[in-house]
Amino acid sequence: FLSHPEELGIVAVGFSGGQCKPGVDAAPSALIESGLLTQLREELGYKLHGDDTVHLYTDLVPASDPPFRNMKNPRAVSLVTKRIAEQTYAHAKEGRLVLTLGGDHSIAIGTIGGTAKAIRERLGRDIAVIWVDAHADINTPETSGSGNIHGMPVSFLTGLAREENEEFFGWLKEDNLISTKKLVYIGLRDVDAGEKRILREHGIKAFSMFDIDRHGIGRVMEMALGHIGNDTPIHLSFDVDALDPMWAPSTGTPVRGGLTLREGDYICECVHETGSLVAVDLVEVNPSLASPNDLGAHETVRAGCSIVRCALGESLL
Ligand code: NNH
Ligand code: MN
Ligand code: MN
Ligand code: MN
Repeated sequence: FLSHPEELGIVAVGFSGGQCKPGVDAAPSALIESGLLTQLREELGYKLHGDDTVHLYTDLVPASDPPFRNMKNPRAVSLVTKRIAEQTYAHAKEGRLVLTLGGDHSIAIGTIGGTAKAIRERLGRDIAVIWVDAHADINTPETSGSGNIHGMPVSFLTGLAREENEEFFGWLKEDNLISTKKLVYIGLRDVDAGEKRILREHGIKAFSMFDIDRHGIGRVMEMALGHIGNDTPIHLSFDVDALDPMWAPSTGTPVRGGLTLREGDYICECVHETGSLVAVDLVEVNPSLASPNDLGAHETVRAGCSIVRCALGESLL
C-alpha cells in the first residue's frame, strides 16, 4: 500500500491538551534524544521526511477554552488535531509510511483522520485500525466521566460522536472516518461502563488482557489480524499504557496487569509482518511522571523506542 515503503514521514507532536497532566508534550523530544530517529535511519535504513523538530502547536492554543459538551480544552484539541490530520495526510498521500510520536492519545483524531482520507484518495481503500491500549478511548462527550478528550478519540473517528461545529471537530468529514467493523482493540483492562455498552452494541472486536491470558498473544494476533482480513491497510495506534507499569511506569494513567514489553513488541512485529502497515502512533509517554532520580522515565522511553522499532521491522532477520 506504500509507494515508498522505505520512506518515513515523521510527525512529532508535543501536545498534552487531551488530558490534565503536563509532561506528555515532552515525550517526542525524549524519544528523539534517546536516539530513536537515528536508529530508524542508520539501523533500519529508512529515509526520514519531516523535520526532527517537535511541533508544540502553541500558536493554535486559544487563550480561553471553556468546556463544550463536557469536553475539556475542546477548541485547542480540535485545532491541533486538524493540523495533525493535514500532516499525516500529506505524508500518506505521498505513499510514505507515517510515524507520529505523541503527545496524548487525543492526537489520534488527527493521525487516523489524516491517513484514512489519504488512503481512500490514493487507493480507494478503507483502513483498519489496531488500537493497543489499557483503555478503549471510545467515550462520547456524554458518556465520559473525566471530560478528557484522550478518552474519546475513537468515538469521533467512528462517527459515534458527531459535532457539526467546525470549532469542535466539525472539520472531521466522512472521508476521515473509520468503520467500527475495521477496528480491533488489544490489551484492554480499564474500560468504563458506558464504553462497554458501546463496544457491545456495535459488536466491536476487542481482545482484553483476559483474552491474552486465555489464548496467549500468538493466538490473539492471529485472531486480530484475521478479523481485519488480508490485504487491508493498517494504522497501528499504540498507547504505551497498554504495557504493564513494570515496563512503562511513566504514563498518565498506568493500570496494573498489562502487557509485557515482549508481548507489546510481538504485537508490533506481527503487524509489521503483514506488510500492510501504513501508519504508527506512539502516545502517552510522560517522562515527567517518575519520581525524581528513579529510572521510570528512562525505562518508559526505552520501551517506547522498542515498540516503534518493532513496528518498523527491526526484528526481521
Ligand atoms: N476512560 C477514561 C476517560 O475517559 C480514561 C482514559 N485514559 C487513557 N486512555 N489514558 O488511554 O477519561
Ligand atoms: Mn521510493
Ligand atoms: Mn489511549
Ligand atoms: Mn490508555
